[in-house]
Amino acid sequence: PQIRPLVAGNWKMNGLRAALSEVEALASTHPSPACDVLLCPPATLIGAMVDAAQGSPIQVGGQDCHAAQSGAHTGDIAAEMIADAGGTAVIVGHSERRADHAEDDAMVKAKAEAALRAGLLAVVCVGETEADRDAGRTLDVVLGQLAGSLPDGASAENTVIAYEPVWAIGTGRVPQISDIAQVHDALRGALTDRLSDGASVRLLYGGSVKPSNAAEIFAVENVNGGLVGGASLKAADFGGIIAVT
Ligand code: G2H
Repeated sequence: PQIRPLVAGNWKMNGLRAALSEVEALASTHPSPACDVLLCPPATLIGAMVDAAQGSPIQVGGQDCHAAQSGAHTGDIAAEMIADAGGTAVIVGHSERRADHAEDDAMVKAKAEAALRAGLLAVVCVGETEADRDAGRTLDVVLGQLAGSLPDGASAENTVIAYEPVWAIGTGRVPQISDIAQVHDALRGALTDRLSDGASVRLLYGGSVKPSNAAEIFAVENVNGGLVGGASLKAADFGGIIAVT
């Protein structure tokens, strides 16, 4: 199938209101990108970024959500709140959430289902650690995370999978192109087995994507865009990545 790529930016815990000028710059330099564009700022900026991106193709999303719709969960936000702020997507199961907040596959699945309940696109992250890779367990781990984290009701319309090898995140280290291809092929196989439209689910690669390596990575079969951290903070870098799709 013909799949429109998605380039998603994850600002992580970076960004004050002044950084919204980068969004305005991106909107004016890339008025009609050849891919879908999503930016996921800290929750404090979601509403303001929606305003800054008004009239542009840039979509805005959250970096995490709680599985519940409301309740006594101090500090958490619900998927419905992201939607209410104008967001259209949410990242769930990022390795930093899995590591820093002990999120397991069942919790990630519940969060992804909350995203679908709220009408958001769920960007579900999977990825192996360096120890997993060294032990030859990459595919076992990644396919296990996919099986455990994929929301019930997932489709190509409402769910995106991001493969992010933990050892490649923010380190400048990128796997061999052949390694990316192997994992993405395995993910595609699992998705086509499990979902009727699994062949059309977008599979993003994430981990030290930058303008200089994006073209080579995005050219890999079954790579349908990227999840970009550090290089999504500046319009020039993020625009450079968008431009190669
Ligand atoms: C991986 C990625 C974005 P970076 O976490 O989610 O970050 O591009 O900085 O490696």
